Amino acid sequence: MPEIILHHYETSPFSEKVRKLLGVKGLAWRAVDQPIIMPKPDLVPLTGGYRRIPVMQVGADIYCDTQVIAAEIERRYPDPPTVRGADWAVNLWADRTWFSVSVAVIFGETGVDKDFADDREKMTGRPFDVNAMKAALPFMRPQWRAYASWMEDGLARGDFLGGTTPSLADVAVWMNVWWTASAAGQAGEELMAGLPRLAAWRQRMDAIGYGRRSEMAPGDAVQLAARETPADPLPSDDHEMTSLRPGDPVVVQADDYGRDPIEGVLVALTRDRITLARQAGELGVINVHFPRVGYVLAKRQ
Ligand SMILES: N[C@@H](CCC(=O)N[C@@H](CS)C(=O)NCC(=O)O)C(=O)O
Repeated sequence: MPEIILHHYETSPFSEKVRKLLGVKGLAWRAVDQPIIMPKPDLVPLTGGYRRIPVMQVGADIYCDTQVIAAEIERRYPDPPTVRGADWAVNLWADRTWFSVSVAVIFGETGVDKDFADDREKMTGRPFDVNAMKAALPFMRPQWRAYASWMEDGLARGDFLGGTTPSLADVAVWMNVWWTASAAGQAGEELMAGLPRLAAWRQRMDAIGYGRRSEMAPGDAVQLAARETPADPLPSDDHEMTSLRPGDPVVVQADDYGRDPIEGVLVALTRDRITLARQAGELGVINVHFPRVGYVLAKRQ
């Protein structure tokens, strides 16, 4: 199997979700450190415009968004299985609903520097208003704690939310718990006070570790993509509901933030995944994969 390369940065909560999933799977992987703010000169040439973190690379295949990253890890390495029951729905709730409360709580507590705020304003098209986050803390902290108490309830009958072994739901929830505890410190711990099952689960999740990680220089990852050719695309859905078909020139955009458009030719459209082929100049052909949930796909005129 070709190497898994994770473009990430240490403090990134979405990266932590994937790092922990790689730990659950017990995999070897390469870590490429990317900047926290734009520009990202060793990332955007691979993705064709997508700037969010993390991005997974396997040869000349690039996976944008933790949803499709988790799906691809599960597809390539099905043992131990981590996707159960309504895990995909829990994953989306943890990514969007709980995460937005974590953002408000963490940055309301800690503040941010001006370069970070300016970058995130450009990315979202909205003010990054730390004063508003501070003012909202009395409302947001109880929201966060209520989510944590759902997890306390969910752990009543098993060591993990997924049962006796960890699942995607566990790593999706871990993202918020880990980030809040590591970024907000004592203020984060207060949100989880008096939740003993959650505390024990945190220790279990921590003990899983992160698989076998080794570093890779960003330039080496780009050169690797240039040397490789993309894997055969997955079969498209026979019941595709749109008029889009492989071979169509298309553009993909996130529907929430970081909406930079990515252009290419559609090579696969499954029920839950979009794959584009991009002519990436000196890098040759790169296939870029996105989830369908949370992304807008349209034909280019
Ligand atoms: N839906 C995306 C969200 C990713 C995301 O928001 N990542 C944050 C970092 S944890 C980000 O990209 N922030 C802007 C940046 O790092 O440039 C996913 O699941 O991967």
